Amino acid sequence: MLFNPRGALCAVATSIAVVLTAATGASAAGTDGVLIQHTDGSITVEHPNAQLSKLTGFAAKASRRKGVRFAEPNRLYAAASSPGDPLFGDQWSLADDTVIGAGPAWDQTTGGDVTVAVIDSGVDTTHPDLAPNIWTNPREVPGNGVDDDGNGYVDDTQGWNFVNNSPNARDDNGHGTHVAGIIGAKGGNGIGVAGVAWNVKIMPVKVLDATAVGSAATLAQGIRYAVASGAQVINLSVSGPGYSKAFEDAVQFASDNGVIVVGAAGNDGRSVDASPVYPAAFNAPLMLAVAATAPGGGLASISNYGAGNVELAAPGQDIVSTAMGGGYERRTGTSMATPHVVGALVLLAAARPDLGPVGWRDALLATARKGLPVSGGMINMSGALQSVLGTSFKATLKRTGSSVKRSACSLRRAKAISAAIRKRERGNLYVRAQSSCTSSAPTAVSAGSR
Ligand SMILES: [Ca+2]
Ligand SMILES: [Ca+2]
Ligand SMILES: [Ca+2]
Repeated sequence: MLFNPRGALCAVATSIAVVLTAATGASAAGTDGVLIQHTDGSITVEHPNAQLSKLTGFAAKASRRKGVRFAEPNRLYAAASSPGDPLFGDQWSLADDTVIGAGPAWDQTTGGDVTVAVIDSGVDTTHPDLAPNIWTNPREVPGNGVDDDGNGYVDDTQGWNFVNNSPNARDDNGHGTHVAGIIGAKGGNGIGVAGVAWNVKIMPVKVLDATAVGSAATLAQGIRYAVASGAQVINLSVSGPGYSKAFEDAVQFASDNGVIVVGAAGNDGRSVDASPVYPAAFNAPLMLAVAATAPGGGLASISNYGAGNVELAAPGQDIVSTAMGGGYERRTGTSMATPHVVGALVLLAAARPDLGPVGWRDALLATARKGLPVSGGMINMSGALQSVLGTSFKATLKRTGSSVKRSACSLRRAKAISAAIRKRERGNLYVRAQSSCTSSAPTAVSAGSR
């Protein structure tokens, strides 16, 4: 039985069983039965779930059978949740698990069929690291000059351009392409960077012109378009000091329709509570404003803040992401922090679609790390996912009968705990661990040994 820990752990009510080696070897790798290599080249597995102590005997017996080339304990290998994209090492906000918990979060999910609107300067939809994750409007026939879905926009197959009222929402500035890559550059594809979500549907909505400036009119239209088109989360990496009722009404409309709007806190280095900027200072229930942090965890010097209006913080300084024309570049700003939060929401939505926007929002707020001048704190993706997946881990040692129960929402963590138990118990026999993600409340999963 081969398995993918990410897939297995995320599926509802799916469980995995890992039989951990009790041998003296340093490796914590598990086994699952006996692998038999036949002389005809085929491979079969026998004795699944057998105790390790019996596997060697089973293997020796099987290897003496006719037509068997050899037999051995069937070792298990866990996927390491590093995407391996060539520039991943430069992505400090994701490559270091202590920043927002990206690695452990990816053990649970790398995203899925969640639609996010990037309301910005457009998106380079042909960028090889973005193209696989671009949303398409399933009800619109491209290029036929007809508004097939009757939404008022002709041929809007990949979003809409509200700057010049055309279906071409390609980026002519670079800001939106960079934001899109932070949310959802394709991870693990051997190209460039990984997004916070490796898999997502990005809806390009162009409201900022080639100088990355937009008006309340285009912003309001863009938000309403995104809501009507099925976006679940909106990324608004924009900020300005002027109040607009049309803009506020559009954000409220999104919130009323269950669409989370994540907006930049602004790059003025001051308190939004004292000097309001928008959308950060709007008060719709599903509006989240995001401050930017620097490497090391402190607030970026450019970032606005304010516990009255800013809910979350996320990495926003020296962020490497996609650039127009297929390249990559480094940018700094609350514009870069905002899409980190959006990506985190994508993972939550993919892991627990049933929770809905309030559940996803609350999971992020409840698990954020305090200590920054915002009402919530620094996003903690692994903590947020663990809080909604509610996995528990339990191991019982056969000989001592001692029971050890620990919370663990990743195979990596479960194996580390099991290895620690095994070391403490001098490897005396057999630890069976089960892990599953089944409910919102952490639930003890039956486990044990014989
Ligand atoms: Ca249309
Ligand atoms: Ca059409
Ligand atoms: Ca990539």
